[in-house]
Amino acid sequence: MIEFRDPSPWTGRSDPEDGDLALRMHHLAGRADAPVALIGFACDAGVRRNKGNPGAAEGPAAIRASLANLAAPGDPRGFHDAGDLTLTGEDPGPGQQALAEHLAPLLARYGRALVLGGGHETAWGSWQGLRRALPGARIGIVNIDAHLDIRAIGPAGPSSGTPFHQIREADPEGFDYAVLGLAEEGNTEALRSRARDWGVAIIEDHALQITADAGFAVIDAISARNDAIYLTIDLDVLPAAQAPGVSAPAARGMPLHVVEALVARVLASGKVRLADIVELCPPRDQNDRTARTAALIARRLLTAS
Ligand SMILES: [Mn+2]
Repeated sequence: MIEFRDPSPWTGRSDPEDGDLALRMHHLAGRADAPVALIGFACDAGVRRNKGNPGAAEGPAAIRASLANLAAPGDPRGFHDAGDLTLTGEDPGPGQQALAEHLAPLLARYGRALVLGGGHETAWGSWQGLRRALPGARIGIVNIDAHLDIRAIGPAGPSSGTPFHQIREADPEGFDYAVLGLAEEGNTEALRSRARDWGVAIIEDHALQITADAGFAVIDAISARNDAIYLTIDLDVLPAAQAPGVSAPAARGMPLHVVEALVARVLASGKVRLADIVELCPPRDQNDRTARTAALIARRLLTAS
């Protein structure tokens, strides 16, 4: 069953004694001139089917809660909160379709949309929404993730491990996919071989430990040859110490400063129309550490021009 929930009012700390510039992110929600829209995809079905740890449905609320009190940047322009899609049941499919239906008009009206997942099955809804909004556009996909998520669809049906396989099936000619931060140990040779066959650009986590430099050429090339970029960030790319609250914590991972530098480089292309942050699993989080990490990334995606 799919339920649409209007956004709850944003609340948080206010410091009026410090004047008009004492703004936090909760003050920016709902501004009329907002260039960016936010929507939550509260879904556990994809992770459950992928034999993962459930809890991703609580992700959107946890990210909002950690985002609310972060300081706003110096030239805040605000964002529109479009609420949450809440999905119950075994099959993520209807929820993914509903996400696409909600996203397409948001993308027509706003310069950028940010989706808070959900597991990585969120991507199948995200991409379809962008495709509807930009029917003829060349769309490049930049996935910052430990995993390829191109598994073939098995008897259980699509899951959080299959979204980029589904996207390629829908658009084999236009499929242009880059994965930054891949962990060799987290992807079978069957998947790595499939990725080679499909021409997926991959930079492994080993190459992204100290700086983000190894990822910049891939980002610049995919940005240059596409009209729009869909940026998808799986929190399980981070080390388990930074992001314990995911379904599949990473023993190695790549550090937050590298993820932030990669995100900044993708945003600098000026072509990011859609982004999502997926796989936050609040029941497995420790002192909101992962939600706080996700909020730092969300803040950047909501406030970058
Ligand atoms: Mn993933």
